[in-house]
Amino acid sequence: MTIKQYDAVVIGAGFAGLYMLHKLRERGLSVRVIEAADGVGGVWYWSRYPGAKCDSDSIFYNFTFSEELYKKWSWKDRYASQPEILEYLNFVADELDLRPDIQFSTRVKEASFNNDIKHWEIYTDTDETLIAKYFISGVGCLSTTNVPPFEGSETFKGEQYHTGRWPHEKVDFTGKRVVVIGNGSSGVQAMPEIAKEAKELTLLMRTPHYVAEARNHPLSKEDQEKAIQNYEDIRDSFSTTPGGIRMFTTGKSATEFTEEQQKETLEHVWTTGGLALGSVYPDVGVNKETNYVISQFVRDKIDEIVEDPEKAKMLHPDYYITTKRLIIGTNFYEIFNEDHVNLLSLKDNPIERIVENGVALRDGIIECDVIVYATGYEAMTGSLLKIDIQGRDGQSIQDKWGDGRDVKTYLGLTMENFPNFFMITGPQSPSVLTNMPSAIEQHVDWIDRCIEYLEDNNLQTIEAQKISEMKWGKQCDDLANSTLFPHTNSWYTGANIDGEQRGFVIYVGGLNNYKKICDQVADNNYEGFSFEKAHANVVI
Ligand code: NA7
Repeated sequence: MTIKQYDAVVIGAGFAGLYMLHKLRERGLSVRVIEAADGVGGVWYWSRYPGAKCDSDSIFYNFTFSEELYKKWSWKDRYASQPEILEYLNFVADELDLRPDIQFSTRVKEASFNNDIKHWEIYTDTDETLIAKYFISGVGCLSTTNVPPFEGSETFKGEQYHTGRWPHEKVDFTGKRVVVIGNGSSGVQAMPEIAKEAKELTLLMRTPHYVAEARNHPLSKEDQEKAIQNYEDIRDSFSTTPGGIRMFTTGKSATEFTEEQQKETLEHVWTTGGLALGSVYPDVGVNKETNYVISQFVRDKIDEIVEDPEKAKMLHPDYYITTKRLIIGTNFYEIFNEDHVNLLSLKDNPIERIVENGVALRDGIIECDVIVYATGYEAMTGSLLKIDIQGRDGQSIQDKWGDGRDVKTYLGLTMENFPNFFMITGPQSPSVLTNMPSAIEQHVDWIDRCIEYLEDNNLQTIEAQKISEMKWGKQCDDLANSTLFPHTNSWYTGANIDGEQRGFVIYVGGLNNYKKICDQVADNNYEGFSFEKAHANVVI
């Protein structure tokens, strides 16, 4: 076993880990990033399924901390595809010369806080122990895949893929019968692409979802130049808007408009495309009447597009729109007009098991050559809970969060009993409701400023107080309970895994308000935290 010492160890080389490394290195600290893949990219390294794209407008889906870096990159399309985002992150890693400090093909297995030396000991699957004062998680909130434990999956004779762990080589669906399980963003993006090749495509759908039109298109030279000129504005949107991104809005409730006006506005949003159905009337998440207007508009659109009225009805979502992440798609509803595309609801006909020639539903077997699991992620907490991280007195995150069902954090960034441990895009932060790079920049900047404070004040540790966690948890709960979110089972509540609510683990007050709170905590000398003074040099 080799032992190495760094000022900071960061897990993950996606957006979060790359920026954290850059910031801390600029501060003069020695940093090691540990990454399981053999390249940078995080979730964009793994999610190579056909049609994989980001649902934020590409011009917002980049770092803005460096004007120089920002102005060197232009996106090709309105929505960046997975290969292009991966190219962007490789470009960032090269421009900032980050690779020398990233250890690829290595997993963090375990980590524990050593109270004697007040440092973290981090163990990898390459038999190394890394000792670090600061330990930072950039594991992402949608990175550990959810593979439902269907009985018999090992007996299937065909091919099986999960959208979040797609092979590097192209999967050829030509002439094959394909079953897709899941119709979240991944399934919705993949199916129209698979339908182009497959002999037969069947969606096994548990819950119908709202899918808005993406209206993707190449960005013109003019669009690209405008994005570069608008640097200040785009940077500003990161911290001044609830989602870290500028979106079309009337600024008013739907109830303030006539039916005709609503229809005109929603038609405009539908034709322009994108996530604006979720921003056009800002009270969509709290006002049932507004919510109904938008939800019904989408149901009517489904009826217009899907020719078979029975299929159209099956595709009608019935939860409050935006209480699950709104999906944007291209030709999703349209594929159900093609003869070789089938739709089966699992509601009254659930999956019983996988068999050697297909998927056995209660009412019979759907024979197929390929099964695509578009079944999402163990969202928010899954990746952290996979690692055995132990804070003071051997307390693990699993213990602290009661097997992951009772998340406790302060600001979604830190935890009591876990000194000098920081989470980027952790649970109880607003990250998954935002444009992810915006949330990541804010989190990393806050952590970097906090570390500067510790170093400047000769402090050895910072640790959230229990009372701060309790207050933060209550603040998150109170906010969530004032909205329509908790009415819906979703991965926001963890209910996508086994249908059981785990508690709402997102700060729903918006990135702009969250940033103000975090900044205020820092301005007030990190109120709500405890500190330990540095003693003599630590000898390992
Ligand atoms: P999502 O949005 O979690 O979607 C997963 C889909 O898989 C969804 O339709 C689920 O149905 C379905 N699912 C999950 N488990 C099962 C089981 N056991 N049986 C049948 N169907 C199941 O994941 P995505 O990868 O599409 O998107 C994740 C995020 O990544 C997305 O929001 C973007 O931000 C990017 P359910 O709705 O739970 O009934």
